[in-house]
Amino acid sequence: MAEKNFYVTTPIFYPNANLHLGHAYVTTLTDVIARYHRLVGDTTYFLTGSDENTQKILSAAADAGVTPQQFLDDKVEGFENLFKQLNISYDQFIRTSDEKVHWPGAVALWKKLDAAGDLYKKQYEGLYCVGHEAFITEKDLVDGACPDHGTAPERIQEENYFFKLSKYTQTIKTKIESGELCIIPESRRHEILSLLAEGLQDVSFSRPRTPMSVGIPVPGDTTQVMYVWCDALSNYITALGYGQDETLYKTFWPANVHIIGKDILRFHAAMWPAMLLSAGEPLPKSILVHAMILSGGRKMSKTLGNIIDPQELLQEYGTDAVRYFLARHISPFEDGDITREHFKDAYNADLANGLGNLVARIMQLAQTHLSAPVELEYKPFPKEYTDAFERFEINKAADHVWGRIQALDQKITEMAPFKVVKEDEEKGRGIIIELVVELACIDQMLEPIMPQTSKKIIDAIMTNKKPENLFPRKE
Ligand code: ME8
Repeated sequence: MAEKNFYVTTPIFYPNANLHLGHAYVTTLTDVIARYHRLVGDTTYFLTGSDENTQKILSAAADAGVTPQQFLDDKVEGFENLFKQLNISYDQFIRTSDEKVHWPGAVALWKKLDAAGDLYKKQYEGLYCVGHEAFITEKDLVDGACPDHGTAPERIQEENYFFKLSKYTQTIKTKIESGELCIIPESRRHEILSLLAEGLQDVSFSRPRTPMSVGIPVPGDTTQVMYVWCDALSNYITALGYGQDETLYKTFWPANVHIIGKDILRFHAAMWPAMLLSAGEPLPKSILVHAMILSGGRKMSKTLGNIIDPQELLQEYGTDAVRYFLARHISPFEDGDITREHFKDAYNADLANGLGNLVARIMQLAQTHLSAPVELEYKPFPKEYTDAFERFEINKAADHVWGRIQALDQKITEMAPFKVVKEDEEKGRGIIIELVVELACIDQMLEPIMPQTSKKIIDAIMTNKKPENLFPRKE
């Protein structure tokens, strides 16, 4: 199996509110991929974090009656708690308000863009949507408001630094077409290619600095702060010490994959590559663009009140059941609804009756009829499983595992070891050993998706004891 360096990232999340199931989804997806790569021997670096230099914080903190810093610290603690409960194995959590870790690299990158002649000052007027942290156009509005955030944009007239995004349209297009920058899935690759075919416009890259503004000061110009997306995107390299101690940067950049939702595709597949090209740095190898989880047919949003809180599911079902559901039952590439009923049905069918029952059946037989734990031999992963991971299709990898679970259940029924062992003890034991060996193979493949469960199963095999009921049925 391939052994290499593997660098994978999630988006960095806005700490203006608690994380919902959509955020839990992208983080779990990334975690499963990171764990798989560690398992096959790759030196893996997994980055996540929070996008803190955003105007949204100011109003959210004011509403909560606390200082912006208190508000941020509180929310970020909530993020870290959630990630702990989801058993997310990140190597680094970057906060873009961190003046030591993040700011020097963001400033170094800005200076590179400036040195390349790609930043210029311009008087600008436009409609700014704080929800998007981006300018939007008149034609995007519905009844005068941004349809995604339900708020009217601010009309802004100011002098900003502009970044020559237009200059890089053709180069980015060529790199995406050639697969040098791989956009997954195909539908998102088409989407970004059609945007590039229309040509990119230069983009405002700074905002005037006011007593109330947040953000990294533009080097050499105390009147401006960096535009939040320019600052946020650079986290992928500042986290690795870009512009400071570049040891990690030299080891892990370019990223193997940035994992993002389709809502932020153009920032990652157009703006970010352009910034890197301007700075003369290599582009990430791929961008994996997942779809949205809907709730009641609509995008989850605080204003609609249809948010599913991952804490609720974690409390009721536990870490691995939530990880399992997100990994297998959410299609990575198509928007899909999630309901609590669907969650419960999947839990009962696949975990209580499926995996849990299988482990109990086999380990009961092993404990009763074998005098010592079965000796295991290392077996390489099947191609169907590794191919699914190479394509980042973790739901297909999980389908493969559950196919094996079903087949093994079938095998017990067909071979009836519980009967055979009474008639021919040796033969019966032979079958039970075969079942345990296959259970151990399945278990190894479960590790990236359900690490705690996988550990419980291997411990049961190694001690030849039936474990506690792994997934009690929910009525
Ligand atoms: O956009 N279904 O942060 P954010 C699935 N700070 N995934 C969802 C989702 C849903 N309903 N809603 C959100 C930002 N997500 C910027 C990113 S990166 C340099 C800066 C996930 O807090 C999805 O991955 O709004 C989406 O791209 C991300 O959360 C946006 O999180």
